[in-house]
Amino acid sequence: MGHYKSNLRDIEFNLFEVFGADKVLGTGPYADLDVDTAKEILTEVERLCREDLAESFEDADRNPPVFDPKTNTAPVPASFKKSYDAFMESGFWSLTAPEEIGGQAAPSSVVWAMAEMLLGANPAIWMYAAGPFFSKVVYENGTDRDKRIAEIMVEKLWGATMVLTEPDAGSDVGAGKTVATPNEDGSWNISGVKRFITSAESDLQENIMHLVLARPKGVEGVGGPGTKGLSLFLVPKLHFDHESGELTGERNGVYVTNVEHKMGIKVSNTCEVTFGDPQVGGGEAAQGWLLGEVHDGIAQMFDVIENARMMVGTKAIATLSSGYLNALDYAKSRVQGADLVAAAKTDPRVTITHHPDVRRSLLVQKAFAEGMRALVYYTTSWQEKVALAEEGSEERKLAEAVNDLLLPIVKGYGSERAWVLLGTESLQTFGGSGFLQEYPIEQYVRDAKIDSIYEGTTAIQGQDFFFRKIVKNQGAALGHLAGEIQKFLDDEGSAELKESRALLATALEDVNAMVGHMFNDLMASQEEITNIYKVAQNTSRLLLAVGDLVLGWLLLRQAEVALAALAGDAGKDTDFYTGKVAAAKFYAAYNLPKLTSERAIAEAIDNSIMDLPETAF
Ligand code: ST9
Ligand code: FAD
Repeated sequence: MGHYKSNLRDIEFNLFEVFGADKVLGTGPYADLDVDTAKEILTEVERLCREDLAESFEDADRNPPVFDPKTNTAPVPASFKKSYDAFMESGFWSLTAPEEIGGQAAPSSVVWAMAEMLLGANPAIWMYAAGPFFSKVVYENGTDRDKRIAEIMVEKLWGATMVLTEPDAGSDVGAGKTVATPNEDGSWNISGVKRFITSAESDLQENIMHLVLARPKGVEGVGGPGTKGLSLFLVPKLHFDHESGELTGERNGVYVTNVEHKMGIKVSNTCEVTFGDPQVGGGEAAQGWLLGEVHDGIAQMFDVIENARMMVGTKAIATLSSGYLNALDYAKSRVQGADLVAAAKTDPRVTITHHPDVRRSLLVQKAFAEGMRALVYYTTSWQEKVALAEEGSEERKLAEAVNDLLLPIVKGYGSERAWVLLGTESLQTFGGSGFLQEYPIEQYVRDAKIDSIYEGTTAIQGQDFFFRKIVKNQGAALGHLAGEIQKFLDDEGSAELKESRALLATALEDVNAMVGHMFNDLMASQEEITNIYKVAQNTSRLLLAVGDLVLGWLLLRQAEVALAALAGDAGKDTDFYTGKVAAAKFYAAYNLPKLTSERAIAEAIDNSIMDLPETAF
């Protein structure tokens, strides 16, 4: 048995019983993809992930790529290559590429359902296989030349990277020093050193297209300070004919000069990349082409980043789900101790699922894993509204704003909750065995930690959430979300969930009060600027609180659907629906009341930590 335990039943529940993907499939741009076909695809993806892709997960961790400084290469282990090839040969990558250049139009929910399973089974495969998705960003932002390049990227299944970070420019991307100088033929020469670049080297593809942020030099009106002075360049590893796509045989001057030794996700090469250094490789110039021939790099790069943030959150959530299901299997078979109500010390030993604290832990894992999965598919339901609404319409603007609001929750909240719960609950369920490499959980914990760091740390997600997605949006998207939750509460609903609904109502009040308090501090900063420090002490707290609230709401929505199904003949799904109701009620009772203390903490924030001298820490 492989390590990956999927939950296709729950994915289909989200898609077809809760968020209405069936209403989108087989219509409009998705006319060629009906419900039955989508289900067949997901069934095959599930098998592929569980068998072929999961197969190399452990070996690739224990035998990670080794960087060779003489050749600037870092080949992946054969086992991983086999899994990667199995995915590429399946052709399912086409769901991520534009239809015009060899992709297949698919609703966001189906794409992310596929992604969830890949990211749970072997996340580095999804990252190395992201070239077709990158081609979409190139295609949508590009000139005719770039559109042809995008097409070539798909035809040849090249790899691709997003290249932002530098030694002195991590969270602060605008501090980047890599420069671009124009050539007479319209191309640019890039020079500088980037670090931590995922998938920048491997032996999986014929070529790699780097999407590089660099600051133009020597051109009037562009290349100013900060993120707005950055432009986005297409920088291939190997030169190619821009019409035919054939490699010219010439090396471009972009070389991987180190591969990091990491805590987890070791098969995913994290590279230092040196551009245009005469001392490196053959000393060639690193030639690049300005995407779309416009200097709008950071906005173009955010087309990648938004999807990558969705990916990182989904990766964490998928890992927690598999961690939970592994823990559940173990708990059902591990015999230890007698039942607490046993009359005598010699009474029969029981499986650990009989112990109240193990049951608590399993339900915590189930509720968060399934609640966060619901968050992913609630978000994709908004992405589908974006895709289907008319450009420029009010409907489209709202859908974009709600999707924007949800992304830091999927990424920031999803990664924080998943990584902590994998350690405190999933691994803990195994006792000492969880600490061993014999079981997958210790690797899950190591692999999932990165999710709260890359694509913008949790602190950055919290700031993005409050300042950009709430304040800059004038609360429109948050107001809409709160309105949806209120509407759910206003509906009568089933009697069985009455108490849980009351807990949700209090949680909504608590979160609204936190937002109100932060707005007051923000207003006060206009009089006394240091009040902004108080706001910033609460941004991550608010992000997590809204995540907790939304999860409570989505789980209860699911519970209503499950109760309706149980009222009929649920047949073989009876346990599934019963579990749904139990998880929602448990989550409401276990987690939502904590928001009242979070509110109290948020309202009591002062600036004492900012007044503390650095030497007193
Ligand atoms: C990384 C990669 O960590 C790790 C994993 C790699 C995996 C590779 C594979 C990826 C595959 C992906 C997906 C698969 C998909 C599937 C298929 C689907 C079909 N939203 O606030 P300002 C823009 S990579 C949108 O003033 P500062 C906007 O243009 C490294 N746009 O910021 C704005 O202008 P305006 C990741 C946004 O103070 C402009 O930026 N590194 C957003 O100048 C300036 O905004 C990071 O993430 C947004 N949320 O800069 C860096 N925010 O306002 C983290 C900004 O006029 N740091 N823009 O619209 C930050 O995010 C900082 O906040 C900062 C600050 C750099 C933006
Ligand atoms: P720093 O920015 O130095 O942050 C250090 C700490 O300070 C963090 O806790 C952070 O939250 C906090 N902090 C920093 N600034 C602020 C602030 N303004 N307010 C509050 N807190 C703040 N980058 C790419 O471009 N492409 C990739 O493909 C890529 N892949 C990666 C893969 C891995 C395995 C890793 C480890 C990193 C990768 N990165 C990539 C880089 C990644 O995006 C950065 O590591 C991340 O954005 C954080 O930057 P930093 O490491 O410089 O940390």
